[in-house]
Amino acid sequence: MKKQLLLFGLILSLSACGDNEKNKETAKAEEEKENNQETNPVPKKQPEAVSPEKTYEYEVVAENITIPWGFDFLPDGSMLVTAKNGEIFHVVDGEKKAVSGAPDIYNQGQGGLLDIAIAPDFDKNSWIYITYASQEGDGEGGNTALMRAKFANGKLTNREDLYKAKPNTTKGQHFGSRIVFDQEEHLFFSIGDRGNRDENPQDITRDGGKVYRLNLDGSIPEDNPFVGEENAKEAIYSYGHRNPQGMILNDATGEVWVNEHGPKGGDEINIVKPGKNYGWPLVTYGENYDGTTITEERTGPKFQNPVTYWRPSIAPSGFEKVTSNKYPELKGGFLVGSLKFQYLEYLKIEDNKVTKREKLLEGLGRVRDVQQGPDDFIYVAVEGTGVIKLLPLQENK
Ligand SMILES: [Ca+2]
Repeated sequence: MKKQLLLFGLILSLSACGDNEKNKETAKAEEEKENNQETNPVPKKQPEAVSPEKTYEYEVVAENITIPWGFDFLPDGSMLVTAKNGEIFHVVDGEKKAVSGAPDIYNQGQGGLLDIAIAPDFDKNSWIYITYASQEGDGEGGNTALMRAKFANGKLTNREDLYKAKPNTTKGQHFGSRIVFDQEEHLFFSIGDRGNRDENPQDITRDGGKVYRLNLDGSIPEDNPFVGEENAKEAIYSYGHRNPQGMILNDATGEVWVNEHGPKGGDEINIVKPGKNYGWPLVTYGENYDGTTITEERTGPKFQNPVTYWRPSIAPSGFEKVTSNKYPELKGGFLVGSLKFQYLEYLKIEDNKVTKREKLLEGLGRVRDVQQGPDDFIYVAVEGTGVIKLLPLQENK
């Protein structure tokens, strides 16, 4: 009898122990789920884009550039502008001068001369950075490359190739690309999936569908997330992207943010974090352009969710965060160019949620790039025009 009671008690306590373990596990899973909601929330549907209360006006500061792809400002306030067809212009007080020494480009489909960025310490070293579609290396076609060169007196000299994505392909899609610097002497740049979504974006041993991080001399930072992983492209910082063509350093958080072309109804803004997977093409809010399904999955535990997605797609290009006091109604918000709808989109984003969207300069043309200049004016690269300056509202009453 005594023995039986003892055994009974033992079974009871054992099963209680089992329940405890189970409860702990459930609690842990719940906690992880909640944490995930906090750090990686599923995006809410965007508000509709509306016309602003007052109409903005602009003036053209660099004329006659068919496809101005990227631009940046030198310390003296003058501007370097890339054109997709391979030309580079130095724009000084509205006067446009051709720059010599541009790289040979693969001008095919969406490829050509792409972004340009002036080194943060240009005053000391004259370095500028350029991304472009390059035919270098084995195989037909091209892929995205990053180079730096010194700029002085209308010339690029001391050219150094810092990165060339492989393999070359004759596909004309998704070269990326934007360049930004962080405040710790790194450079980030993006390459799209090169029209090979099934092989490139999810594979860290392959280029394409990635955001990359390098030191300013092109070497790989030792703390890059995939350093030491077998066969990994160690310059990769994040993966699972489709075609990022807008990138900024968010001054408020120190994070790199990208906007990227998704499939139909699936353009995204993402916060770039080391080693994270942004899901393409395993999860997406969009579908194929012919209306067929890519996947029913929108999100999953292995993937970073976007801050927001555009439905319909606007075909985003260029990205800026407004810090200027010249446009108090825009300050703190984000600007994104729309190639498809030919306006400049303003987004108010609070706690990583989009709370307002406006269509600035409707009918402007295909917007490629947007930057706030050192003079605190907003500049916009527009296909068929060149570069324009957005005039503050108080100046065009
Ligand atoms: Ca995604």
